[in-house]
Amino acid sequence: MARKKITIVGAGHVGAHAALWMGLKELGDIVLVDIVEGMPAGKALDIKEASPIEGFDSIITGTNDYKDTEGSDLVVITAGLARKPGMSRSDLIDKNSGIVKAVVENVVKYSPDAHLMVVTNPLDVMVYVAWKVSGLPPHRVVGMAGALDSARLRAFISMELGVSVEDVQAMVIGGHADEMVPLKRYTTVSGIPIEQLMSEEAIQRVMDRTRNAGGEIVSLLKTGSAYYAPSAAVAEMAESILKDKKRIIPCAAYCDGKYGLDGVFVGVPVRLGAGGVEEIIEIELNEEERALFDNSVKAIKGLVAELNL
Ligand code: TXD
Repeated sequence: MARKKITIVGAGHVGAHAALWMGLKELGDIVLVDIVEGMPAGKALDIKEASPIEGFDSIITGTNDYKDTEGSDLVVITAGLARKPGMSRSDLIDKNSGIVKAVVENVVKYSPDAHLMVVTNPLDVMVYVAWKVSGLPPHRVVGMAGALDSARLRAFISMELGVSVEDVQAMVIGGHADEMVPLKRYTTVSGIPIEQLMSEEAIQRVMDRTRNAGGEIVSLLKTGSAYYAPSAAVAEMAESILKDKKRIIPCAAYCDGKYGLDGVFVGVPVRLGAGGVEEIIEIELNEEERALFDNSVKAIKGLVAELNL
């Protein structure tokens, strides 16, 4: 079977680490693209030189030329500016929408059959921009956020309870912003509802920490934002698409009718496979959860309305 071809645009912190995780998983051959001259080629070479040690055979190259991305199966877009301390995700909107638009125009030209995965912030808005500019059907455009936010919640619960991260399942829906909605009713440890293991106060504490997890890392790092967990989450979603694993992962997906919405990208549980977003799973939300979700959707719509594409 021919190897899959993966393009990652933006060879910065998230992009380069995503290439490393994907290499380790042997998901395919990887092309790193950036506007900075030489840098993507340098990082690609560095990862290639790690491959004999870890034993993966992906061909990894870096380039400034979109021609080299031709025929990609999956294109991950991390190009843009990262949040700086004190800067909100919304502050990024103008700069990053221009970047994402330019990137999408280039990648679609060379890879009209690719799946697009958007990572650039503000995520729920940028994935909308990518979809709009690409002209692709919505099931081939997806945003990465819920995979990361859920992983963060899972990490915090495992730290709180002293149990394996492997046994913790969690679901965070809504936008990738302060209004994200961690769902405690859909959070379990080996199938045990979290409410049987943690006090309400402790649950609220880990859910609050999850909402602020991006900011917590930004303020510790001083420059740049999180990249190890974000890039791992990218690779997790890429694996589900490229290996047709059909995992159920919260992703920013186009909801038109689903959840009663009228054409908005927002984090919801998705079955991810070779068909991209193969299904949006409508879970039952109680009144409080629904109100929080609606509030998050409202915030996204407010940002999307500011766009002039
Ligand atoms: O959950 C999530 N979705 C996120 C999102 C989690 C973590 C990071 N998140 C966002 O991803 C973050 O707020 C940024 O918007 C992106 C990328 O974050 P990263 O930490 O990787 O930023 P870097 O290291 O600054 O890398 C960005 C790269 C950098 O090398 C630039 O030169 C490049 O993007 N860049 C471009 N490449 C190609 N084409 C254009 N036009 C371009 N502009 C910048």
